[in-house]
Amino acid sequence: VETVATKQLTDVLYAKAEGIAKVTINRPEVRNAFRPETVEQMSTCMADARDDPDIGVVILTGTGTEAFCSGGDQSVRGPGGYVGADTIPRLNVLDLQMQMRRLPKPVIAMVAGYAVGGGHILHLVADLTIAADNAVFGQTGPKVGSFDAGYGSTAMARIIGQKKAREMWFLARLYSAQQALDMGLVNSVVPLAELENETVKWCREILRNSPTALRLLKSALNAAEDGHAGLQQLGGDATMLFYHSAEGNEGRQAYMEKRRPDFSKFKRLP
Ligand code: 2NE
Repeated sequence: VETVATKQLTDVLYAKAEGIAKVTINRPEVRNAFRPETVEQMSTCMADARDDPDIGVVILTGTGTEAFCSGGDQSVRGPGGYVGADTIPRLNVLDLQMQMRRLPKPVIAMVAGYAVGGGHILHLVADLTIAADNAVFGQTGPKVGSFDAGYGSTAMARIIGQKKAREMWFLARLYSAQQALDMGLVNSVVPLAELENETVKWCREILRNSPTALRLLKSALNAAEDGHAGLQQLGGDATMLFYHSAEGNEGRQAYMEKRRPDFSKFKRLP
């Protein structure tokens, strides 16, 4: 079912089937570089995938085989950020990174071709990455006068280690799919022709597992790295589970019935 917002996409394709949502950056003429509108539309799709109870996993990818995403569109970069039709300079991809991080379902980056600059960070922030054998990874920021000192630096260092992260940023080199696999930057490398099938296979395996277990695992893995924001996410999940319980419901019920709650029947587990 399309929502009003997902019907109005210009820079992004959005499809849903068999419990999988697929968000595709659709600007192949610029190697799938993103402008503020692209990011806004990706965010609309991520929100839809989050809210749809039939969706259990999200694939993020780019149109074509040349590029997953080449980062921020340099032709619309101005002082203060990337400028869209509303003329406000933005770095709204940082909000998208947070949204992907907090989305309570696994996000898989399906990478063919270049994943560079801000596009590289999108695959980094995804929970898993399946790469085609033609994939190329790297941070180009220091060459074009840019950098991401948030997840793009700190999460990267957690994934590939401090020395490799500093190498990736300071030298701004490009790395092959095999090199990326060797440094733990991606989960799997497959022939380009098998990329989609392999990614869907991973999705189906994920979809067979307990959605709540996956949600809590993602929260816990984030919490160990994301400080208060990570704990808030894990804490929110605990509250959601508690609201399902008879003990949690007794408190609400008693308030509504203007009586004292009776928690005596709920045992204290060790
Ligand atoms: C991606 C790469 C390596 C591909 O090279 P190649 O040789 O396959 O393609 P080509 O000819 O460079 O690109 C094809 C067309 O796409 C445009 C190019 O300008 C070219 O246009 P025409 O000449 O045909 O008119 N294009 C590609 N990437 C673009 C981009 N990012 N913005 C605007 N136009 C782009 C090669 O194209 C490349 O190195 N691209 C630039 C990568 C880059 O530096 N990205 C920005 C990093 S900074 C960032 O993303 C960022 C951040 O650091 C912090 C916060 C937010 C964002």
